[in-house]
Amino acid sequence: MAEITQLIHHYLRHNKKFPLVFCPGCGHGIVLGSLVRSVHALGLAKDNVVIVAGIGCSGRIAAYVDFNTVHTTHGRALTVATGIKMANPKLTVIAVMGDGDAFSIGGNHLIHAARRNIGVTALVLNNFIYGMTGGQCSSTTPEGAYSHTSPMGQLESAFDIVELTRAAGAAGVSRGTVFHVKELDALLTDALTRPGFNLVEALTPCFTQYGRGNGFKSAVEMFRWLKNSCLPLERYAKLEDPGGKIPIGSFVRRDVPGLETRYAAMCQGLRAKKGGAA
Ligand SMILES: Cc1ncc(C[n+]2csc(CCOP(=O)(O)OP(=O)(O)O)c2C)c(N)n1
Ligand code: SF4
Repeated sequence: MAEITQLIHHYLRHNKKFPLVFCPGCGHGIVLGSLVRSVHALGLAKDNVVIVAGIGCSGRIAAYVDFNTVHTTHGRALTVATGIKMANPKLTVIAVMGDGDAFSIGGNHLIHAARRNIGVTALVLNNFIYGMTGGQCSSTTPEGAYSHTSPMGQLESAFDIVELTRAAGAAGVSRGTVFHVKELDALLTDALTRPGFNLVEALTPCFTQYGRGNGFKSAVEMFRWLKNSCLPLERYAKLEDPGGKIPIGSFVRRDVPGLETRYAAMCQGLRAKKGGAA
C-alpha cells in the first residue's frame, strides 16, 4: 500500500463522511494533512494526542482524525486545552482554531495561554475571515479588504499575530502557508516537540467567503497569491521595501518550561518540604 494510503487508514476516522466538508479549493484539508504527517513524523501514539477544536470550518478537522478529540465552543479551545494539559502533562495537546476563533472571540485566551506558557501547540488556520458563518470580518482581515461586515472595506487594522504573541510571552511563534506544505510540516513538527506555548499560524485560502469578494478569480489564484506573496523570513528581512509581502518561518523560539512543568516542580517541592515522597 502506498505510504499516503497507509497514513490515511491509520489516522483518519473511516466512519466519517468523505470527501471532507470543505469547499473545493479550501486550504483547510491541506492543514489536516500537515497535522497528520507531523504527528506521524514524530512517532506519537494516537492515544497520546489530543485535538481540541473550536467552532468554524477549521474546527471540523477534529471530526476526521482518529486521536482523542474535543469540539469546544467558539473561542474556547485554548481553555479546554489548558485544562487537559494541566491534568495530564504527558499528552500532546493541539488546539486547532480559525482566526476568528483564536485571535478574535478567543483573543483573550490566546494572550493568557501565551503568558502562562502552557505546553499546548496552537494551530491557527488563518483565512482572514469568519468562513463558516458567511464571511464576516475577523481581527486578521486586512485593512481595506471586503467582507460581509465591511462592505466598503475593513476600517480596522489587522492584528500582527507574531508581535502580539511574542509580546504576550509565547515560547514559539511561526507562520507557514498551505502552498508551502513541506515548510508547514516542518514548522508544525518543530512546534510539537518544543516546551511551552507554541503557535503555528497557517495561511489558508477561503475563496468562498474571502477570495470572491476581494478580486480573486479562483481558489487557484489564491494559492498563486500565497506563492508570490510569502517568502522566508531571512529573505523578507533583506527587502528594502517589503510592499505587501508576508514573511514565513519561525519568528520566536524561547526555551521556557511549560506551566504544567513548573506546576509539577512546585508540587514536588511542597511534598519534599513536608517530608513526603517526592
Ligand atoms: C460563542 C459563539 N459565538 C459565535 C458563534 C458563531 N460562529 C460559529 S463559527 C464562527 C466563525 C468561524 O470563523 P473562524 O474561527 O475564522 O473559522 P473558519 O470558519 O474561517 O475556519 C462563528 C462566529 C458560535 N458558534 N459561538
Ligand atoms: S467557507 Fe471557506 S473556510 Fe469554510 S470550507 Fe469553505 S472555503 Fe473553507
